[in-house]
Amino acid sequence: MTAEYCRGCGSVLQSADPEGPGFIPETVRGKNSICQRCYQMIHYGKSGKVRLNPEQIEQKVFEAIRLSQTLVIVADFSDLTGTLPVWSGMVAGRTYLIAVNKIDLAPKRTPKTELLDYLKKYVADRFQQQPAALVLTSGVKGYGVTTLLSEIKKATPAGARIGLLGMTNVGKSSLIKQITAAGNSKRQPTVSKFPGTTLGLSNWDILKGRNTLIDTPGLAPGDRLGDLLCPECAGRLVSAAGLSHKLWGIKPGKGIIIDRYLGIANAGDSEAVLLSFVPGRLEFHRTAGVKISDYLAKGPPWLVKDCPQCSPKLSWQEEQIRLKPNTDLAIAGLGWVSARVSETEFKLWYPKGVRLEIRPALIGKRDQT
Ligand SMILES: Nc1nc2c(ncn2[C@@H]2O[C@H](COP(=O)(O)OP(=O)(O)OP(=O)(O)O)[C@@H](O)[C@H]2O)c(=O)[nH]1
Ligand SMILES: [Mg+2]
Ligand SMILES: [Zn+2]
Ligand SMILES: [Zn+2]
Repeated sequence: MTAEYCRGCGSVLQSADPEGPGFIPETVRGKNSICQRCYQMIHYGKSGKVRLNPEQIEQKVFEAIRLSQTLVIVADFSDLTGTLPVWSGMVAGRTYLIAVNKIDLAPKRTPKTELLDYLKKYVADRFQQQPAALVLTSGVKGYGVTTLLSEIKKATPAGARIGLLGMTNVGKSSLIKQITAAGNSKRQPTVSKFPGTTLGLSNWDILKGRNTLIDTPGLAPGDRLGDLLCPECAGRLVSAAGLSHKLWGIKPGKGIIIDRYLGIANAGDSEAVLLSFVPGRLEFHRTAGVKISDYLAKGPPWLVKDCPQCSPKLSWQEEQIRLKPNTDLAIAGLGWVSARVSETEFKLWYPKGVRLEIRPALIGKRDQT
């Protein structure tokens, strides 16, 4: 007998271990083809305790790569730094496409053509071999899905499989949901704001059965803020409430704390002007620059709704940053701050291990030189 798979998360269904992936009570077997964890995620918004370890995830991702003729790398528009450059080594010698997902989070006034040009250059600078296509998509709004499918068709012979790869939470399963909804399929993958939702490989017919798309578990390489947090806290970083953009004037010696994750203090001798782009749910606090490191380390009650699981695990790194006008400092998994008017010097406190990147400003006027 061949194994039955959960249509939501791709795990092999089993009734022996309630703590393991794919558990389904014997009594509902046959009636239901989703596991208990998927059921609870879909109907009660629970995060589910079952998690794969990084080796198990890697094994499945490599298996998907081996089975596939074409790869689609899904990146998160709101976290390019944390979700895109890491793939450059893994696509060498392969036919691949890039879907920059969550494009609905870009400000409405920013032309999509401008974003596409920016992203093509971003990829050209970081990937040795260029993608067959780069497509802007939205897994919630359906934007770009038709284009993605036609680009996949161009790049892939009939009958071949396509692996959909990406970091956790970039929206791989949401894209499959959009694609299969267009084909009126009743089967749908499980989607949640918690990282680590998809646990196994699952096959989805696309282009009227011409090809098979493989959903995969997301990688969590450990250099994004969300990778260092528990699933509930990481879920707060998903931009369900949009991406907030705020303009900050920060006087010398003054600073801001973004939620409980980032401190910025003006280290120059004139007012710093910064624009912040972070998930809409996060809070901001203005404070004196000298108090920031203490606040982040000790967490006064107004700052921290303490999480016993992940707050004690964060340690803080301090860095002096000089940001030219029209450049961004991106903090993987969190968002970015952008300098606009003049060169800005500030002190930054961020959780140790999180990847930082300085890049030309993604949104708005840029240095043309
Ligand atoms: N704003 C916005 N949110 C999205 C988009 N696509 C997915 N999301 C949200 O991002 C979260 C993660 O989506 P999933 O589809 O589960 O992501 P995944 O890549 O399959 O994640 P794993 O299975 O954990 O690897 C959910 O809260 C989605 O609603 C999008 O295009 N725009
Ligand atoms: Mg998924
Ligand atoms: Zn499941
Ligand atoms: Zn937590």
